[in-house]
Amino acid sequence: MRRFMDSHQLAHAPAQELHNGAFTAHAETPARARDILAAIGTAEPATDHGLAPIAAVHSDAYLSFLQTAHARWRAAGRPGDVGGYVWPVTRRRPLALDRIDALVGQFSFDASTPIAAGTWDGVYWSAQTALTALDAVLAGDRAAFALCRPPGHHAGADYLGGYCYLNNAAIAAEAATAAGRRTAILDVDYHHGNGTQDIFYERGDVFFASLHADPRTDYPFYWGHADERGAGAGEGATLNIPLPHGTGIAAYLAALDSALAALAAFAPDLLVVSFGADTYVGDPIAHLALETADFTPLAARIAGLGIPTLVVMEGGYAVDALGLNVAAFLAGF
Ligand code: OKP
Ligand code: ZN
Repeated sequence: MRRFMDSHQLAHAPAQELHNGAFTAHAETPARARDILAAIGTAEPATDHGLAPIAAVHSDAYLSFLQTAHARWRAAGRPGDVGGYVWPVTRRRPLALDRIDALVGQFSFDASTPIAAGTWDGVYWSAQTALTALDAVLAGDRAAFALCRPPGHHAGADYLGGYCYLNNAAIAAEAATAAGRRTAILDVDYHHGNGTQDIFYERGDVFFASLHADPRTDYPFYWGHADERGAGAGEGATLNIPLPHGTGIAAYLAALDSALAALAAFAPDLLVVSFGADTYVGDPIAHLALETADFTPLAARIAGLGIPTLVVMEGGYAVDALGLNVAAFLAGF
């Protein structure tokens, strides 16, 4: 399987996040990508597809915010990374505000996703990595791996959050759709992929299925409940399967089988997998119980669908085990 990663992605290195009431070292580090790379050997660099496929998913106002936020922060005399402290409850009326604090509240939904000096460069190339790996699948490869970092599945059309800025999986899925493929997304990160769900929620042309920790107990809380099934033209094209803490491989595979059955019924000819290794038993911020060896049969079930597949990296924070977990997953293909 061809593997892709671009060294520009390492430019994104936020310092701290607000975690359980205190600022702690940020969990989503460049070391994650290095650990994965060490385990999988080599990766090809991304080719530049430009802003158009990114702008097909994200709003222009959000993209210009993301590109200018760090400079605005510095211009306001601020040290460190951009971080919000005020958020509009649901949506206030649209206002053409200029102060950086108002903008960061408008375009984000949490305080774990700082914008550092290298963020735009890192997230731009993370998206390009997904698009480059998609090219391999569009050209006929059975599967390809995009070592995206930072992850993307919490980012919506016009907001960042959950360590995510540009939604790599959604950008790839949209590009695949534009290339004429009937596309489904399967999200097997520990956390619900709220951004991906939100982007496609009212569309019937892209199917989204997710297995994740129950949002009654886990981040991102406000999305991913079992009764969220899509709306309008997208009614029935979203499937959420929340799982309890402690879920091991047997119960996980049973849930996966029902998601795969729903995916197969949609009859996609291209699959995007949002893969998070934070379902691992040793993950420091998560509570499922998969072992390293479990990732191989998990991936083999997905591969058993026989659909050309783009694997996009999402979370996984047990840095020393992360590379092994990713390698075990890719071995399933
Ligand atoms: C990103 B991905 C819990 C804080 C949770 C955000 C987690 C983002 C995970 N106290 N912070 O889905 O792996
Ligand atoms: Zn996650």
